[in-house]
Amino acid sequence: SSPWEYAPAPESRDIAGLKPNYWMLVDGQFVEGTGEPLKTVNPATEEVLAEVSTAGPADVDKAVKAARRAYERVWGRMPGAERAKYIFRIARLIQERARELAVLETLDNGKPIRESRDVDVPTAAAHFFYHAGWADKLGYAGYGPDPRPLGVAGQVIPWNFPLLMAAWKIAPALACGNTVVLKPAETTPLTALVLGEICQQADLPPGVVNILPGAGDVGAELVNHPGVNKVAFTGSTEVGKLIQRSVAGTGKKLTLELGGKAANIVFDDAPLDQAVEGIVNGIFFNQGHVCCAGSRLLVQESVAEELLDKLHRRVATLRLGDPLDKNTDIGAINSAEQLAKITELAASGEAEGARRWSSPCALPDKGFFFAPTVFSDVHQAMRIAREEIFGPVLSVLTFRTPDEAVAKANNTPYGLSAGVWTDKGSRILWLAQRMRAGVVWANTFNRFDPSAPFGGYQESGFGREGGRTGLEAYLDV
Ligand code: TXE
Repeated sequence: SSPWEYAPAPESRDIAGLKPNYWMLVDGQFVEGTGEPLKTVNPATEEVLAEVSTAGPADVDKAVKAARRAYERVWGRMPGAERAKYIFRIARLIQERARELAVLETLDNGKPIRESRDVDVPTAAAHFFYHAGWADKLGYAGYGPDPRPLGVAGQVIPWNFPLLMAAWKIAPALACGNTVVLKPAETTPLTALVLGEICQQADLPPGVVNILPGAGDVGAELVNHPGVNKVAFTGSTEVGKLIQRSVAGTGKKLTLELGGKAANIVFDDAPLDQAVEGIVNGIFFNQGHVCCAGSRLLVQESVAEELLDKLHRRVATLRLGDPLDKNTDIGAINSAEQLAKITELAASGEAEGARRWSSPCALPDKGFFFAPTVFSDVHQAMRIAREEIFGPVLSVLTFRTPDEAVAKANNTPYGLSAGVWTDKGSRILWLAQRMRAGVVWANTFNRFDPSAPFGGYQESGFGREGGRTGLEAYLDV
């Protein structure tokens, strides 16, 4: 098959409300930052989408001070039932602007429109709805009759779910009475800025939510600002460790949601066709740019050959290409850097002796794309079995006994998620108890609900987001 070229339909820019320039949100106003502007690129075409103003140190200081004022004068004192009205309004506005947000997310991130339309945007709205419901019920959350907000939350998020991660961070903070300064990732700042616009539209008092685009230096400036009481970070384990060191001894409350290397375990009694769908969803959803991706398939030896054969045939049917096409399954890799990282790790798999199979799909000649890839004959010591690839690459290992499956699944410094496929309910419970992972999915994968706490063990970080437990991160008891 030959490479093909594509350019997104011009109307997609109109639907996304794309503007040539975006400014940052500070104290209720969109203003130009003092940092060097950045250009955000459509990873499917490598075209510049917009120029985005970034924050300098003085802007971070202004935003934190605005958040402090808003906290002390308005938001931290407002009755929960009043805060809830604003948060409900934000949720409804996300629904009203769903189409615009979905197209903008797909342009800026490269993920298939089907996913931004059916997962990212509705789940973001659901997070605001869910947390609006908590705002006047914190006395019933199990943290005492009168839990207090912490103050100003400094939040740094990654590029894989730009709008959804902003929602995960902002919604619980606001519900608990905190104010926010949020830094989106440098490659995907646009939907967070539209969320800022939505906050304005919802008449949120100035300074309650501030959005500061920029690179890691802006993130570092923010988390280290003495006016910040709470730091919430989602991103690489490397940067998470840096942040943990830099806030040590400051008294700031910290939650970290970092990398993962999840095991997806298939037993010989599992319905194999259903398991194949779950494996595909587990690793190829969002091009594998998912911290809880099922990137290690552990399959029971007696069905390994049959499962692998079914898997290859299914993966070969995945449609890679134009992220704006509703039929696309695999969109673009978010950046040239991430593509280089995936390419390098996949090459290491071959060099270390694993058997590589890649989908024969055609790759566009422009943009950052990587064919869905499955490595078999993988050994636990190989880099592709140990390191987070954060791309559409699956490593397949085998096991004989349930004990061996658990030992292999837990043989990782991470511990964010895991999956198990079996017909035996007792085995699911047995396994879930032995797994070092914040979530264990049974006969499904990548299911998210705002009422279910999400977070990791070990080097996947600590603290939970979502659910009643997630509120703890934003409250003093
Ligand atoms: O992450 P970074 P990158 C993993 C994944 C990926 C790798 C690198 O394996 O391949 O990390 O991705 C901000 N102080 N994950 O480089 O650098 C940065 O600007 C404060 C897993 O994109 O951690 C961005 O907003 N902030 C992951 C955010 O941190 C800093 C999601 C994440 O970027 C900073 C993303 C600093 N010193 C990557 N340096 C997941 N768990 O979902 C950077 N940032």
